[in-house]
Amino acid sequence: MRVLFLFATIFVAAVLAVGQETHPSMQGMQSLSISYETPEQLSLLKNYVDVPGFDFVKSTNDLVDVLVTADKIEEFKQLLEEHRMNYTVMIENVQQLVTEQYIEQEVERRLQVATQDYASGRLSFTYYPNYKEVNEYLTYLTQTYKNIASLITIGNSYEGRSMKVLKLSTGGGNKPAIFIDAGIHAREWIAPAAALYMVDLMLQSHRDLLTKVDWYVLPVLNPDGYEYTHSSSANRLWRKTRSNTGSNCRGVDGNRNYDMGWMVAGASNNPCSDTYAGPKAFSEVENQHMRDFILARKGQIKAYLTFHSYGQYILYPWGWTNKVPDNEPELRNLASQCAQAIARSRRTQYTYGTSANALYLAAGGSDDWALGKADIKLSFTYELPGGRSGFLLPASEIKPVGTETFEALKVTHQYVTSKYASH
Ligand code: 0X9
Ligand code: ZN
Repeated sequence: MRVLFLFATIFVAAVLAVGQETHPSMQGMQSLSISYETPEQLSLLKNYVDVPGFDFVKSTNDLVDVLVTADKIEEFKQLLEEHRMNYTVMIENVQQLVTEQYIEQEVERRLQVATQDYASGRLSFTYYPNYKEVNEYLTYLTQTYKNIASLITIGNSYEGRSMKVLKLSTGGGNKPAIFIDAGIHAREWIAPAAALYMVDLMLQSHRDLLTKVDWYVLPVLNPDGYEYTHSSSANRLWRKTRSNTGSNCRGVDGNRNYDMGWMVAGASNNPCSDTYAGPKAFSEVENQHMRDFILARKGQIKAYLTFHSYGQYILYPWGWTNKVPDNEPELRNLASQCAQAIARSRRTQYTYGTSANALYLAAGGSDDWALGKADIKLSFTYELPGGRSGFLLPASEIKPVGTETFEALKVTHQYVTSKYASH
């Protein structure tokens, strides 16, 4: 009996130890938005990057957002005060908000499950769909818009989930195409949802966007990570893939894993870091499938858009260096037009610039690869809004965010049409 108890204790301790390493408890975890002014203040904050208990989810030239576990929060706040750094508590208790949202989400889902629409695979966009619901919706689109929508399975994820690209085309060859992906970062739920809502808008009421341009949409580039965040509230803040690279810690940051300046800056070689670049460039099978799909259509794809959250940025290459690409004026001009279009829609303010200059240096990103290696001249990362709660943006924002971002899509479509389509 005593031996059994001992085994049980060891087992529980082992589970807790592993659990702690990959999932810091969200109970009492707070989200702080901290402003800094001096280089000293910045370097003080930098000391905490990749320290257990601290998750720097956003950093800009004068602000950082960080999630801090309950056991570290008071001491950390004291330190900020000692160094005269202003901060705002954005989320008082992350666990509580996550739990509330899971319940809300489930209530919304159950309201839909009984309906005909749900049975057909249609999405209401009133909750964040899980991987299965995304796929059902894609199938629904191919059945409803038979002559326009089709699916291309590009391969399986590490855990064996199929990765589907939705193709929207009214037929006829030699059309320029726009490629969109979302969900490379698992916890950024607004990205796949908004991308799909924009597809919905296109098919329901903006068919004109389909006459001169083909569209490819990969709504969930990291299906394993995405499903993991949906599977339990404890996993809600997972960012990476779920591959096992031989360490205690799982997953690779898909957006550090492309072979454009791989590992030169803003990426980690520590498998436990949230910005782990992987054992080598393109170690992640999901990224390989995406790469192969795009390279097979090299020349046709004229614009690459990747959706992330959060922070309201339209970013373009480079992220791996502070240098700017040759066509920077073109990228800046298009980003500016897109930002203005979004602002006209709902007054949401976007900042635009190269990733390295407007946000931070980070190598191995998909946008840099799209321009540098796939030669897609128009390559952009959208950091969608996070409201007050960042990744935990309420699902009621899916339609408003999708609607305003659709304005940027229209501008991009217009630009691609006038530059590349035959008239
Ligand atoms: O760090 C990232 O991968 C992106 N921000 S996020 O908060 N969604 O993680 C920005 C990527 C910008 N592009 C490059 N650095 N290449
Ligand atoms: Zn992201």
